[in-house]
Amino acid sequence: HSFSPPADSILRRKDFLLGTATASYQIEGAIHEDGRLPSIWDTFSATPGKVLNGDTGEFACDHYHRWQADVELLSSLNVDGYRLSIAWPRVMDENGKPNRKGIDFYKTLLDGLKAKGLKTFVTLYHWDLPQYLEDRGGWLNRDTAYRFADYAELMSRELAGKVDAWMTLNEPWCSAFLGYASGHHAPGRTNIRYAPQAMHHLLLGHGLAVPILRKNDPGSQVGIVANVGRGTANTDSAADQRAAHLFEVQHNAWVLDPLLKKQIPQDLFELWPGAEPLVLEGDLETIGAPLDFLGLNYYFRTNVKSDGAHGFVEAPPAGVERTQMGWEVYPLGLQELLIGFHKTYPNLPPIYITENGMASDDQVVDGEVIDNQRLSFLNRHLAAVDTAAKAGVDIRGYFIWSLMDNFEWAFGYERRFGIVHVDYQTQKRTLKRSAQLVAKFLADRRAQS
Ligand code: GBH
Repeated sequence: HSFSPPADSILRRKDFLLGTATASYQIEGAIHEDGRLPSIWDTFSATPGKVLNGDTGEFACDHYHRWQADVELLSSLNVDGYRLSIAWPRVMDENGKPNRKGIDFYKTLLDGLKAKGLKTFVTLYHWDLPQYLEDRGGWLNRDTAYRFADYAELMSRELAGKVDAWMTLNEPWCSAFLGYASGHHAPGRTNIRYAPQAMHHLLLGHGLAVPILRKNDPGSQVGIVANVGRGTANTDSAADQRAAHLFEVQHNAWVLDPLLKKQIPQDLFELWPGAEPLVLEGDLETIGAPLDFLGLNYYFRTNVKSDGAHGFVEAPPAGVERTQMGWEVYPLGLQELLIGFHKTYPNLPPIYITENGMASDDQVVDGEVIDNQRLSFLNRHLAAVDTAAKAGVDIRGYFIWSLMDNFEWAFGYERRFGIVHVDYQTQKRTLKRSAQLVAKFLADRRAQS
């Protein structure tokens, strides 16, 4: 196993950004320090039965205290960029008052990254909503969109010049659907009618934030991150084809159509009859603000069949390669989605793959972690990116999820997505073989004239 993209691969170009990604709640820990207020994930993970093994983000990777060493670690990997997120409850209280200590943490961190020559990609909202906002209705309350805009205003004023690319939201699909309909994520609410309302307010918050970020930090790029899923049909039957289409409407078009077409896909209401997104006049214009880039997170495909009515059910294929999450390894899906979006959305902005990667439970043996499945996974998905680029899709970079093993939401610490292994007892970081080979590739790429 190696990490060696073909000679003509887009990856060999120095201007193709290769980076790693993390998120605040998944790595920081220090949830009671320096005035950080509770988030919905503190509440959710403290609720018995919500997170595997009762894990919480209380300590996580202790990145809040170890950020300097982690910046050194990133630098040793020779990556071009790093995607991180800001914890909203660290930087702003319920009256909109800034928390200096929280803001200073991100200022020094970003300065540290810039000092190493890293491009900084900063997500404002990677799911850790302040609990005080959930107590007022969370994303079901339209006011939360305006509070998000205030937060974007504060951050872009304070951090202007330190951020290469802003991302408003990470995966609004997950916030809306897993948070408010299935309840698998915080705040754990379970009514399908909530999902379109939460989504609308999330996207409205995004749309309000875009011009603010541009005005306050004119040197940066402004975008958003959507998770995308490939839905394939179990058979050629019209009903199964329709089911696969509806899967992709629910996962992709639900987010991308408002952003890129200023429309809510009407097929959604076939799945959720009577759903009301609570759209006011002008909202779709706000949401459809032009983007400098679009971040896409891709993990796997879902094979589906008709449920016999107006929906889809999963039809998991047998005998396929899967990861520690049970997710099918399906690089073709990434290629197909990228090429498909390029056709569907004539105004598709430049793309960054802001997350892709896999969980595996490889352990440290004699100081080494041999994660060959991950290397193979990365190679194949990067080949899919390369194919899409050659088919005309404007793709600027790719971030491996994740820099290091971390709090994998409802799955706690048992699922390990890092290219760096974390021993949670000692907080020792060990480069897995994938990290070593990526670092080597990037060092060679840099050395080339
Ligand atoms: C990303 O989300 C997150 O951004 C990141 O924080 C996380 O650690 C990482 O991926 C790994 O999980 O319709 O029920 O089959 C996860 C993306 C998108 C994966 C939706 C599951 C299908 C849910 N998720 N997807 S379902």
